[in-house]
Amino acid sequence: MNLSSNGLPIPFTPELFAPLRSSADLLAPRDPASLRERLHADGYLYLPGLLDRAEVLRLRGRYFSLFPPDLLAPGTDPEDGVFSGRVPEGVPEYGVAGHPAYAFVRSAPFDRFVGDPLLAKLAAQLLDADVEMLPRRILRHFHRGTRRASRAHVDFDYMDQGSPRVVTMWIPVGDCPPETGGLVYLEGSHRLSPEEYAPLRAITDRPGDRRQISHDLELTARTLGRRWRYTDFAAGDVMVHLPRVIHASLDTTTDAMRLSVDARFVRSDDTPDPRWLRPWSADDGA
Ligand SMILES: O=C(O)CCC(=O)C(=O)O
Repeated sequence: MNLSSNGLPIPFTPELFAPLRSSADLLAPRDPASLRERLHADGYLYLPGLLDRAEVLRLRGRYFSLFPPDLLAPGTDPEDGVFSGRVPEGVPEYGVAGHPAYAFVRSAPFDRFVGDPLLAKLAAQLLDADVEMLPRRILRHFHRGTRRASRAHVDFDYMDQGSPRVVTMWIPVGDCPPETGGLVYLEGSHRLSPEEYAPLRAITDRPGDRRQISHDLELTARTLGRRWRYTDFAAGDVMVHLPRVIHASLDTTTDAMRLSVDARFVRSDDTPDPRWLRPWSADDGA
């Protein structure tokens, strides 16, 4: 595989990459104590096939149907989300008012999808309490050619004005192998203290933003002596992760576009970060 993140190549070698551990075995029958134990041991839970694949693909189709048709390769179905190679003229900047992603995260079909009681039940089992989903739910859409991806970071650096008892659910809305821009997790990194990775923040392609750890995934892995855990995500899979695990995403280099949702849950009796109490917009600064 030829992989890169934010335009920087990262060799796909056993030194730098290893597969994610699946926790499908803990789902049937559901074993909340073992799921919690696994989440805290690994920093993440990879739950293949948790959601109905057809429903996930329907959501994908609904989103891509909101664009002028020339976003999609001729003769392809919106559910496939195949990029034509051209962003139609007149589409506002990504995720701001007027862009389809902005309206989509405020729509009833999106609400129904993320409001699936199955997700809230899982979050309640993992946090061992009644839970609330934070209203700031992010839709991420990447297509080939942009060389843009999520830099290595921990979620807590973006939500440190509230309780640290948070679980994030990352849901690929469509198949998402590494080359389509899959998420990768630095193994065991939820156990690192922030001081251990602080030096990496000095080498950055975004000097104005101190929250990210690094855009350089190879340097991050080598400096911290840990591999990136990856998988071939399919529509229906769900990832859950802790707020202190280092993760990032790879560049989208396939014709299939990358679409995903991330949603976060906190305990109902905890104080959430106030920046996460409004629907997401790409220019909300949070
Ligand atoms: O989807 C991405 O690229 C990043 C998602 C993420 O960082 C998260 O879900 O916490």
